[in-house]
This record gives sequence, C-alpha cells and structure tokens, in this order.
Amino acid sequence: MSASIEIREGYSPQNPETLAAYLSGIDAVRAVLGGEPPQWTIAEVGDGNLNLVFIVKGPAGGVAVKQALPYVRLVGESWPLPLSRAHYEHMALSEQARLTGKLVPHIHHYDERQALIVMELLEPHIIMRRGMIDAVEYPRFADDISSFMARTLYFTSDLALTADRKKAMIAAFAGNTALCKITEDLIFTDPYRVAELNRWTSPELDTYAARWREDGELKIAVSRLKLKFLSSAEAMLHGDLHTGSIMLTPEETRVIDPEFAFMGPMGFDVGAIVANFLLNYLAQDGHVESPGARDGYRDWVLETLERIWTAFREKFLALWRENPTGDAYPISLFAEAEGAARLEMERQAYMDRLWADTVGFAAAKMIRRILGLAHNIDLEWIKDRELRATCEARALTLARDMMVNTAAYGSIATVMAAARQVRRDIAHY
Ligand code: SR1
Ligand code: MG
Repeated sequence: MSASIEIREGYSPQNPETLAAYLSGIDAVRAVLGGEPPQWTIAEVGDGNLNLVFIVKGPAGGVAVKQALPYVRLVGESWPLPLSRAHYEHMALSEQARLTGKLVPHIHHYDERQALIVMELLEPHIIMRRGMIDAVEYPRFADDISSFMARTLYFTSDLALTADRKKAMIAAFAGNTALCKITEDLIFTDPYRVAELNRWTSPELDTYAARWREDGELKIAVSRLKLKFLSSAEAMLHGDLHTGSIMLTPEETRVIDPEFAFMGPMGFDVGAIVANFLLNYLAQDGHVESPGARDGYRDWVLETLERIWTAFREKFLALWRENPTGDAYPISLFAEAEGAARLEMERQAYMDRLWADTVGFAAAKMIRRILGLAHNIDLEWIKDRELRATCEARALTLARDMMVNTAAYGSIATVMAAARQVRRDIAHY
C-alpha cells in the first residue's frame, strides 16, 4: 500500500449533482442523452470493490460513468490506490476495442485528470455472475469470450508483434504496479498466511484456512505461479477477467473493467474464466430451489466451460497459423515441409503449456475467493452457512489438487470430471 491518498490538481470525486453539470459540457454525451440536464436522472450504482459508477439517463438514451477513487472503495481511505488505474483501463479498453470490436463497451469520453470514463450504457445487459446465480443460460458466451481471449492475447504477444512493438506495450503498461500489487498480495500471498484482511466462513472453515497456511507443497506451487505472474510478460491481459467483469444478455457479450490490465502470463486471464465457472458450478447446490432443479444448469456450466477452452485453443491456433507476424518463431525458419510440421507440433505444445498455466492460475483464483479478502457472491449469497461451507470446502479441495497436481489435469475433461467427483466425495465440510 502507498502511504497517503493521492492529491491530483483539478480532480474531484463526482456526485449526481456535480456530474450533471460536468456531462452537460461534453457534446458527445449531450447528444447521446438528449434534452437538458434537469431532464437527466443520475444514480450512483457502484457495487464493485474500487470505483464510483453512475448510470445517467436522458430522454434520448443513457451512459455509464466510471470514476476512480484515490482509495479502495471496499476498504476505505486507509488503503490508498492511484487514480492512474483509469489511464490503464482506458488504454486497455481502446486496444481491446481495436482487436475485438463490439465485445467491449463503446467509449464516449475519457478525462485523464478526472480519472473518468463515459461509456455506452449496457442495457438490458446484466453482470454475468448474477445471471449464473439465477441459472440463466448464455448460448453465445462460449463463442464470444473465446474470441475475446484469443484475439486480445494472440495479437499482443510475441507471436504477432515485432519485438519493438511488444516492448513498447510492456513500457506502456509497466506503471500499473499498484493494481498488480493487489493481485500479487490478494491472490498469491495472503490466503496462505495470516493477513489482516483475510476472511472465510468461520468457524466452519477454520481448519481449512489453517491447513492452507501450513501446506508447504501448496505454498511452493502458488509461489511458482506468483513468479510467473511477476515475470512473464507474454501478452496484454485484462487482468481481472471474472464473471463480474462481464455484462451480457443471451444474445450479446461485453467485457468491462480492465483496470488491472498489464503485460502478463496468458493463463492468468484464461484461468480467471475457468475459476469463476468452477466456483459457480460448485455454488449451485447452495441455490437449489427444489431437489434436482439445478442439475441441468450445472451441466450447462461445465459444458460451456469445455466449449470455451476448446474454442479458445482452436481460435488461438488459427490466428497463429494465419498471422505469423511476430518475432517469435520466425516463419522463414520453418518454410520447408519438415519445418512446417515441427512448427505445428510446437504450436500444440505451446497450447498444452498454456493450459497447464491456466489450471494453476484458476486454482489460485478459486482459493483467494474463499480464504482471502474479496469473495464471490456465487458463494456469499448461499444463506445456509453449513451448505455454503460445504460448497466452499469442495472448491478448496478441487483447487488445491489442481494447483499441486497440475500434470494430472491435462485436459478440460479431467477438470470437469474432478469437479463432478468432488461434489460426490465431500458430503459435508
Ligand atoms: C481490493 S480489490 C479486490 C479485488 O477486486 C477486484 O475485482 C479484483 O479482483 C481485486 O483482486
Ligand atoms: Mg472490476
């Protein structure tokens, strides 16, 4: 944590009154909203961990306004956080828009000094995590998110970029250190030690939390992952790609909130999706309305996860075959038939390594949502504490095994089978 709250000249946190006056001075926003400021309705709706979020509606349309606060909203002013995260979010959103088009919200206006982004209002889209808690199926999602990940990760990697452009991207995102530090501490370190902000379902899971802190094998495994996160600048990551960072309808998907963006290991983004699908799968028992009511939905969650990984792998490989423009694996070295065949084998091996990273990072992200500071409502909203603890114990057990025995999880099918098995194995925490 940095020592004091950032003071930026001209910056002030908005409220509904100040925001109306501010937006009335921006032609592009006035055009979207229509009418005059007194006709606009403005509500602060932020329920995330870090920022202010306003929904603004006028006679002609609406916008969403996101403004960074100089501290972590979830914790308060005792945890300062730089406003520069809006700069990195804007840069990542612009790059993601270039690479994926309509899979991210349109930006109407960006104000660097106010650390404020005015975006397309996503309506009737909802946060995916909420939809999955209500057992809503999203038939387009596997195709959309696999395209998003394949395109953003491939085209910002050394497979597509020349070394100078790749290094320029590393330089551009290198300053997002405070957001990376949150991840380094909250995902890779705190759940495995006594830390002030840790929390879990207590006393039910006290023995689990203690065992996780004493587990040398697990702490080595998570430290290897942390080293990879710290040192492997493979591609531009979204950096926080959980189901709370996705807004969608059954027909349309938008990825939001890339303020944790930086150049890091690809498996971290893919692992976030895997982790959040597994957590939702294991949380479904806590939301069952009547016996068997969620059986079909649980299958949909795992089958969609399988489709996401399979489609991602295929799309990433296709991009590599069609766009071998980077300085890694120079195509001129593999022109003849034998070289081309070897390169194809290497591509498959590359994806296998990326899968192994994905399994490890997914495990780390599951554990942090149960033993660390920031939890998932998939589990938090289970009212029956015993049932919730049982769902969480299953997730912890699966995640531990994925992290220390990653080699046993060589395919998405093995992960799906293990998720099904852990529900059968653990009847009570
Ligand atoms: C203090 S921030 C906690 C978490 O919220 C964000 O969504 C990230 O997941 C971060 O780790
Ligand atoms: Mg977020």
